[in-house]
Amino acid sequence: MSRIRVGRLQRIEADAPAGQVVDALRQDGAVIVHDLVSPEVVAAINAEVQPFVDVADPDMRHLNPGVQIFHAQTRHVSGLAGKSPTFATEVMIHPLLMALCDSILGPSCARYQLNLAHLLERLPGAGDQFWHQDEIVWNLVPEPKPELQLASVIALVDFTADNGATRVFPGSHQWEAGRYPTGAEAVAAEMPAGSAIVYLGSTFHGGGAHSGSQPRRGVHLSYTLGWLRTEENNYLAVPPEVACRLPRQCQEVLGYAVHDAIERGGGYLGMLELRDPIELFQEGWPGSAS
Ligand SMILES: O=C(O)CCC(=O)C(=O)O
Ligand SMILES: [Fe+2]
Repeated sequence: MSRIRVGRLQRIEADAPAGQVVDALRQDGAVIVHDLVSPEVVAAINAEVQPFVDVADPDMRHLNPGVQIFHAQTRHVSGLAGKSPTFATEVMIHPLLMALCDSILGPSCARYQLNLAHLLERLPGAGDQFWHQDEIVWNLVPEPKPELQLASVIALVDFTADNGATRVFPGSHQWEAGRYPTGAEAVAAEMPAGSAIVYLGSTFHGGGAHSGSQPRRGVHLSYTLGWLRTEENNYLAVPPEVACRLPRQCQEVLGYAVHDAIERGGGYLGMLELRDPIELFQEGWPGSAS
């Protein structure tokens, strides 16, 4: 039996058919994917990110005071794909996540891309984040919006209600405009390390209050349409000198591949010297990296 309900959240094993996960996402707006990655992958990522976590300042100044409150008492490591090769190759292009992107984002783009990949180590004492929809960053896209985003938080330690497991509001992707969640409706995405809460950009959620004693480490990973401006500047976060060493699929997901919508009556986006940067990588660009 691969499907168990947690509160109102479905929990599906990562080796279940992707269609089951898509169905749950469409039903509830969020689903727990159990054992998305192995303990070995979790350990490797934790080791690779540790030097960056060690120097991350939980009081860092963010672009805007609103965001400051949002990420209080949190060690933040951004641009993870450029810092953890294991994250880039084992998580960012995980076949299940790619299959979900194909279903959710595929209909509205010629290719999807990484939106952001941040490690969020929420510290004991952190309060509830304000409940939000991740796709609010693209609020200027007129209604009715297509699906703009597939998002996830991947647990790098066990997530419990006490240590601030991500709270989600099942069904909120279908709420009428203007409805805002109350804390009583929240479901904690309790899950072991290596599992993920996957949700739509329109689903309300947020990091939960942390009343435990150990940092709660997770990765906020999301994807968006290949023609939409990404939250994180992934070309700077993972510059060509780093990206050229990654497998082609990583380069594509990082946004280096042209978005070729010619067959759908569109055009090319993301060219360099009228060429596809992926081809340039294959020809040894940028030369200084070899
Ligand atoms: O850390 C979490 O559990 C959620 C983080 C989140 O929702 C965000 O940063 O947008
Ligand atoms: Fe969020």
